[in-house]
Amino acid sequence: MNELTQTQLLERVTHSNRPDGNPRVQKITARIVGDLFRAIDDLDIQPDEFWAGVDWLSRLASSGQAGLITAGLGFDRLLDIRLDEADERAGREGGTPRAIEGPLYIAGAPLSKYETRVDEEGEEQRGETMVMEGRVLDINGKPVAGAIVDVWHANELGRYSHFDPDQAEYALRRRIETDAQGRYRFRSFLPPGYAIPPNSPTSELFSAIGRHGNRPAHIHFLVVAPGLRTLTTQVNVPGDSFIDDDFAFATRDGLILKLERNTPPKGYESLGVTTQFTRVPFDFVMQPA
Ligand code: MBD
Ligand code: FE
Repeated sequence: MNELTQTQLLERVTHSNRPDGNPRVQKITARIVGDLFRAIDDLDIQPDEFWAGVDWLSRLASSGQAGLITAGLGFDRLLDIRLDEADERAGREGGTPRAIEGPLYIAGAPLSKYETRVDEEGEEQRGETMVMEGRVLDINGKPVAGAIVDVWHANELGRYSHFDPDQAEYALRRRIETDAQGRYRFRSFLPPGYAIPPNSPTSELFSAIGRHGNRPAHIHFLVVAPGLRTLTTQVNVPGDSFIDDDFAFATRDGLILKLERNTPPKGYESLGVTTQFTRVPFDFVMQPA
């Protein structure tokens, strides 16, 4: 009875022996543990290899990088692909493509109506000055007033506030409420790309598997409006060498910005733009809820 084969052990591990379990959790756990038992056997994983993996998982958890490794191993994009497939089966089409949220969103950023600066007034130039502007529309092209456009991007060193002790709370994070014509606009600078933190559990695994940890320059958005399906997406700055080789697989056709360089500043005084700048037109198109 207490001498077990591998099969008997798995059967015991995944067998429910009290009445208060969650059937869904039981099913998923049984499947994943079973797959891992099989991997250990098939790959002849040795005890030292197994315990090195457990140690790595412990360090991953305490580093707060669990959501970073999921992106790098493709799980975040996988979930998006599956949503796209479900939409296709249901005949739900149109709208701005979704892209992964990533692990660096923070709710509750300062809120403005129609326009704001996302960078700080009065600081020296941190990159190419840009104004991104456009409208939030439904799939029939009707402007959506009162939509909340939540935007966040990296600083000039590729780091995000809240996760970086050198930045102020909510730095480079803002929310903008669209005006009566569904318009939004904001001033910031074109951010650089992102690289995973060196000397971290994520970089340790990525160097061992021979993959880089770079993301192309991008800006994140979460767009919310009553009656419409919440849109989580990212846009890419064109010309980045990692645009087709993103660590997190988030780049998508239709999300690569078109930059209008050397735009005269007329009409942008309220954003403090006084010299030629880069205008970035972009409309967000939202599906019905
Ligand atoms: C990022 O900036 C990011 O957007 C994702 C998805 C993963 C890591 C860093
Ligand atoms: Fe990001």
